[in-house]
Amino acid sequence: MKLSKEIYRERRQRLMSALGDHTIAVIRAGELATRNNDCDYEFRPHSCFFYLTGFNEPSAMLFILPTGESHMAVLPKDPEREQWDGFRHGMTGAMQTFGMDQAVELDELDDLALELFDGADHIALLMEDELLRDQVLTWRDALAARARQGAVAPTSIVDLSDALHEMRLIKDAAEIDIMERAAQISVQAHTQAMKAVVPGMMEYQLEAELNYVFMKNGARVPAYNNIVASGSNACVLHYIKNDEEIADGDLILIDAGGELGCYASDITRTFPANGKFSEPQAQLYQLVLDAYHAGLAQMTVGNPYEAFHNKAVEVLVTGLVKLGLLQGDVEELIENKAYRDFYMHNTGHWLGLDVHDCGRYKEAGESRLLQAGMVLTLEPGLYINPDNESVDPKWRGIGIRIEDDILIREEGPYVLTHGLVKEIAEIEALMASK
Ligand SMILES: [Mn+2]
Repeated sequence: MKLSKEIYRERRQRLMSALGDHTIAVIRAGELATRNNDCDYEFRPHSCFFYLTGFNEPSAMLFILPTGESHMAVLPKDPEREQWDGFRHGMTGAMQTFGMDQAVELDELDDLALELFDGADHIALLMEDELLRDQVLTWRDALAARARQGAVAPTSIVDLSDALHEMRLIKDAAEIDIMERAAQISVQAHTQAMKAVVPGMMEYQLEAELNYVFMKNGARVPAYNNIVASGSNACVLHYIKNDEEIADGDLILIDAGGELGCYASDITRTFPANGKFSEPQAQLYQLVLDAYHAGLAQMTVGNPYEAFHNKAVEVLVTGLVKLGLLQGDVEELIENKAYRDFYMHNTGHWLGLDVHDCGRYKEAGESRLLQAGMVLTLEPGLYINPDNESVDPKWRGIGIRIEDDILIREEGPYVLTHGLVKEIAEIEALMASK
C-alpha cells in the first residue's frame, strides 16, 4: 500500500513552488500518545506529513527547501529499542527508502534546523501546530542571538495549510486507487453486517462483524469510531457507545468505514433489524433515498459545491410536507430552515487522508465549483427525535442516513462505494437470503 517515493518527491516540489522563494517548510509526524501507564495508542502520522513523505514513524520532522530538497530528522536506529518496539528505518532508510536528500538523528534536530533556517526569510508550517510554532520561534531566537557571528534569522512565520490542503483536495490516480480499495473493504463490511444481524444482538456484536471484515482485508483500523445505532440511538448523530440490545422492529444505522494506507472510507447504511421495513420506516427511508439520488445528479464538474446539499434539502422538505411532518410552503420552510429539527447536518464533506478532509468549501465567499479529482461524501438523512411531540407517534425515534463516497470526474460522479445495496427491495432481498 506504499506509493513510489517519486510521487512524494513531486508533491514536496509542488508544495514549495506554491509557497514561493526564500521559504522553508517544516512539518512533523506527531508523537506517540499514551493510552495508560506504559501502553501507547497505535501511532498514526499526521495526514499532511504522511502526504508528503509516506513515512510512518513518530517524532520525525521534515524540512523542505525552496528547491524541494528534503531533510528529515528521525528516530535513531537502536538495536535494543527495536528489539522491544520494532523496526526503525533510521537515517539510511529515510534516504534510501523514502528519498530524503539528507537525514539526521533526532538528537541533531536543533543543529539541522539552525543550519537550514540561517538566511531563510520565511518559515512555513501548519499554523495550528502550536508545539512546532513554539519550537520554530526558539530556533529563530537562537539564530537572532548569533547575529554578530553572521547568522541571519528568518523574519516571518507563514501558514502552509492552504497550499497543502488544496493539493490534498485533488486526488491523483494512486490515491483514487487506494480510496476505492478502502471503500470496497467497507462495502464488504456493511454487507456482512446486514447479513449477520439478528434481533436480540448487542450493537457491539454487530460492530465486531465490521471490525473483522476491515482487519481481515488489511484496513487494520476504522477511519473513525464506528457508529452502530439501533432504534432511536440513530437520532444521536455521533452515537458510539454501541452497547444496547437491538430490538425486533428497530432500524439500525451503521456509519463506519475502514482506513487503508491512511486513507479513509465513510459509509452509512440503515436497515431493519428483522429484515423488513415497517410502513413508516419505508416511507421515510424512500424519502432519504430520493434525496440521495437527486443529490448525486448534482455532483458534476463545474457545479457549485452547495448544489447537491440544496437539492437534497429540497427533496427532503417536499417529502416531509407530503408525509405531514412539516406543514406549510416548501420554499418558506427551506428559507426558515424549519427542517433543521429533522435534518441538522450538511449533505457531505471532503474525504481523503482525513475522514473530514481538508480543502476550502468556499472561494471569495461563494460555494466553490466541483472539479475532477475531488472526493466527497453524499449523506442525506432524517432524524425524528423520540421526544418530538409535534409529529405523529409512528414517526418518532426513526433515524435514517444513507452515505456513499463519490469521486468527481469529467464524465460524471463515480461512486467509490459501489456495489452496496441501498434500495429497499435490494436490502430486504439481501437480508432474506442470509
Ligand atoms: Mn460522513
